[in-house]
Amino acid sequence: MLIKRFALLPTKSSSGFTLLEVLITIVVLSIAATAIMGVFINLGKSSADPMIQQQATSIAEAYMEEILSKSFADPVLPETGGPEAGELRSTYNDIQDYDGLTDAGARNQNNQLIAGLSAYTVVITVTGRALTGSASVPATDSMRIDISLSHPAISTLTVSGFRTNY
Ligand SMILES: [Ca+2]
Ligand SMILES: [Ca+2]
Repeated sequence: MLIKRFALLPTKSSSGFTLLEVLITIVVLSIAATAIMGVFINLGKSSADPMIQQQATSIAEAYMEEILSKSFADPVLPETGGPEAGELRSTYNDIQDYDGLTDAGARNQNNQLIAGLSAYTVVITVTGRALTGSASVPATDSMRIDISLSHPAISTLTVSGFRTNY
């Protein structure tokens, strides 16, 4: 009679989860959740970079637009290959004036710091570069403009342009 009663009891394998199994499951799930959260945190960090990259490109393009709007050589004084005597950033009037310009923080054409862009460093070089090909242009009549943008969150970005003495 006793043996028969034992036989009616459910076997251990079909009794659901033990406390130990539940604890192990919780530990495994929390480790997995921590790993997934880590991925999301890293995604959040790296998603800021494209924004800074785009901002750096826009700043470089704005500087390039300003430079390309100027004369090839000084329209008033003999060209010195850099800024002529008494010229300031706000009075630059030829592309060669910009050679060697370094701005700590992006600035506008009046040399005023632009709010929110102080972490960028802008370095500009303007150098004679001959163009070769079917219609070659000597280095004295062709300038290469390189604008390098750096920011602590991105690697240095350089935008280059050419201007000929037309
Ligand atoms: Ca000038
Ligand atoms: Ca000049």
